[in-house]
Amino acid sequence: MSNLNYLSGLGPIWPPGLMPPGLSYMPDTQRTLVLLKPDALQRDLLGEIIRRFELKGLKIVALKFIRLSDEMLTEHYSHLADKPFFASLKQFMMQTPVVGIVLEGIDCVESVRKIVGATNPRSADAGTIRADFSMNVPSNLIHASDSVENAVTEVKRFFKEDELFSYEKITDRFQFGEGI
Ligand code: IDP
Ligand code: MG
Repeated sequence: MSNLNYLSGLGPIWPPGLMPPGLSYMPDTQRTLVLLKPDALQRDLLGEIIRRFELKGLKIVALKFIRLSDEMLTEHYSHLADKPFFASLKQFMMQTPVVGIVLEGIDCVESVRKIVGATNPRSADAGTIRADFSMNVPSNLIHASDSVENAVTEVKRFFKEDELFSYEKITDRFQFGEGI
């Protein structure tokens, strides 16, 4: 099933005939990129973090290990290229594979950033992933796209089109539809 309409922001991912009965997608369904950083893997927090997104009602449409390269990180963190910690940040992100995840949901870019919390875990709101489980940058456990535009770019940066899955869940009507 093609996601092209969705990814270009032109409309929902479900061709009209294939949408589950009674379900009409909200117009602001989005996708966002999450990377679970090497500290999340080392500290056995992968499952806990994924669980939080599942319980929120975000749909996992892609998930894989990624071995990041210096080139990928130079592109991904290009907005930090002039920072003194740029090289060490890239080294940190290459310590282990990261878990790449694409999440889907209504207004999901902003929702995921709220669940993740502020960059500095000591300033992050209690209840967020970074506040609850971490203390420092760069070891703040997780990356999440910070805008709808960047989410589209970042999903494409780390996932091929055939690695993104559209599938129905019985709960779609609660999380994507207008009601029961
Ligand atoms: P974000 O991850 O909350 O979007 P960005 O400003 O995009 O924050 O920074 C990307 C990542 O760079 C942060 O998540 C953190 O791991 C790392 N980082 C940001 N600021 C610092 C710093 O001052 N020292 C070391 N690492 C930093
Ligand atoms: Mg960022």
